[in-house]
Amino acid sequence: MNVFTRPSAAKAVQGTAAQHTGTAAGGQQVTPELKQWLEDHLQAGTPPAQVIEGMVGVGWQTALAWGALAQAQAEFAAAQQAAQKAHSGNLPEPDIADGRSVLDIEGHRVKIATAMKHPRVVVFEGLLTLDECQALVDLSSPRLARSETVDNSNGGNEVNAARTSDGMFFGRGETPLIERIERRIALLLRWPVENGEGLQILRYRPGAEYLPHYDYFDPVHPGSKPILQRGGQRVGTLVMYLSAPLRGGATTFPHVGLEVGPVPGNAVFFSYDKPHPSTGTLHGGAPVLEGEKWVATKWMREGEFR
Ligand code: PD2
Ligand code: ZN
Repeated sequence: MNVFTRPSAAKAVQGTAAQHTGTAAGGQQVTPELKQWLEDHLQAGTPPAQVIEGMVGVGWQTALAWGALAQAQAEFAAAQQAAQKAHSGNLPEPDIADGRSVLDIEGHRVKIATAMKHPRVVVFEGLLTLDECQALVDLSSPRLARSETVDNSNGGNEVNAARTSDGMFFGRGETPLIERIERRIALLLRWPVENGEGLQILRYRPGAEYLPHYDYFDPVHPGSKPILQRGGQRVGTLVMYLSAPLRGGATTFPHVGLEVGPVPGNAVFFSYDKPHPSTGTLHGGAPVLEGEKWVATKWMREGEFR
């Protein structure tokens, strides 16, 4: 990413330098705007040299720019560590701290294929049987409609070019199959069934995709308020793959370069302790190139979802 792709970015850096032009060395100060700008780039993984180039380009002295960046890096790392400590034990999380690679959920064996600490991402193998995958596809197909996203101004739904799949929601516990799957998920992630939203089914046809986004509701948007009243913030997402396209359709985590292939029965889980990009959970559904991709998503809330 170019450091100046955000319109406000150049301003954040420039304002600081202009304010202090002509002052003695060390007079260039880290304003709150610059601090935020640096944090955004640390979060986005912008190479340090590129950040420095941006600062020097608007008048920063090179040595001072490196000093400001080093300070921001230290603060960013400390904040991440503190946040992880404060919330550990308070998020959905599989019982794999001892390094085990298989979990037995009431006789159903789920393998741990991949686990990443930050962002917290775990890929499960065999969470659903192929019969369960097919049953979810069959049950949902007659009810599919073009997927919508939240309208940030009022909390309603709107069709959005960023999301070109078709989808539907099951009610929680709507059928015995769904009840069984929801119970398995609750035991796997040690998070109450009552805190889960109803299962969402998505179908992606060739060309359909879900552009990178965060699953939490940004509290600054007025539309988040009514949504947050129903069980608080989302804290975890489980995307279960029901059918695989022939090409394309991975679930991507652009901040960490991770791509999870859609293998039927497998699932990718990620959690986020606060509604902030520093969780590193930006993720998307890459375009399906050939065939169809079906997924079931379970979102988990902080409190009981009604
Ligand atoms: O289908 C996916 O891979 C995908 C990607 C990003 C699903 C979701 N987000 C979601 O359901 O939130
Ligand atoms: Zn998502």
